[in-house]
Amino acid sequence: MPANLTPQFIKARERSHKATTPEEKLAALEDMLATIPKHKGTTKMVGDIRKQIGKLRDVSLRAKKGRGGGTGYDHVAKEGAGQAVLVGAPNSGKSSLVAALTNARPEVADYPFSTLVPVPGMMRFEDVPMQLVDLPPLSVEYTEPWVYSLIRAADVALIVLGLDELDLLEGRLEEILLWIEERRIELVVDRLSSEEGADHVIQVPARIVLTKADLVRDAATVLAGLPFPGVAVSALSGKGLDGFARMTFDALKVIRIYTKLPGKKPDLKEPYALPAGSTALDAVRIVHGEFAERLKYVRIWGSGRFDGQQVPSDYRLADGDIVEIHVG
Ligand SMILES: Nc1nc2c(ncn2[C@@H]2O[C@H](COP(=O)(O)OP(=O)(O)O)[C@@H](O)[C@H]2O)c(=O)[nH]1
Ligand SMILES: [Mg+2]
Repeated sequence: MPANLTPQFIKARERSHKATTPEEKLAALEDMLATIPKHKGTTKMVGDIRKQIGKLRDVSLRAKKGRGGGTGYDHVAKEGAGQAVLVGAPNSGKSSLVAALTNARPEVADYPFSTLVPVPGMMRFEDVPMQLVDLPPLSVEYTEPWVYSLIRAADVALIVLGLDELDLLEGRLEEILLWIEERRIELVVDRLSSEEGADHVIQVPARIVLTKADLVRDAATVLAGLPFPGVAVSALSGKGLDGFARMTFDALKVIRIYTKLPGKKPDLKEPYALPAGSTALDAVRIVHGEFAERLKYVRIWGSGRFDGQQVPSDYRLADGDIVEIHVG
């Protein structure tokens, strides 16, 4: 081969691919850098190795700095209508999904532990932006504790399972559910409360995402046997990605509300995302705080009402309603 790689280098590269902790991976990468023949043909490889080493050093440095006060990764500021985190085994296709649906570019690789920090990106369902967060994998060998903090804080946990390993799928799911439960997270279809219970158990809505749907014929049958609602997707072919965005939006349990003042046109490009069950007064409070005290009634365009009908301020809004605000 033109790069003339040495056996020492090839061994180090194998170790880097099999590494089960960031420390092991860093050590292997450093050996790779030390043993790679340096000439024109390997310039790009050297650059890639240096980049990976830089990233890992940055991670361990931050982890040290944050000792006692968390690693610095145990919080991802929420943006948009809500936050969905991707939870799954190494190589299940989480990063590919984030890369396919958002502006973020997490590393996609065919070896485990390529994602070492949470990577948030924004995806859209129709006119609603939502946050999708790529997490490092859950695995027997090694999972950073802050990964579970991020699952606790999420609005939705998306459990990602690869259809390329069909025979391992149910076992993987069971394992993941068990580890999550051990961290006092109760995965539910619909949550009753977002507050932590007295026993420190917190409910997090969960959905299933079967990835690599381009590889199997009948993903629907697989889905039917699983304990949470889900979708099958392929980041490769694009199959199911619209359904994925819709499912995530539905699981967030938010409604889109547009507001307008009498005689003005509503802004139909940027809806407000409010918790399902919000009233007209809630919407006015959030959108035009100064009008809340003076609110008399609103007119509604949209759900199951005559367009422009007058309703009281405690009227429960539906997804897509346009609210015209009348103050006294
Ligand atoms: N056939 C197929 N392969 C995929 C798909 N999504 C990801 N992969 C492959 O699966 C491997 C792991 O993907 P990655 O997104 O890095 O998984 P992660 O470790 O869960 O983040 C890579 O080799 C990807 O190319 C897909 O939709 N179809
Ligand atoms: Mg990844």
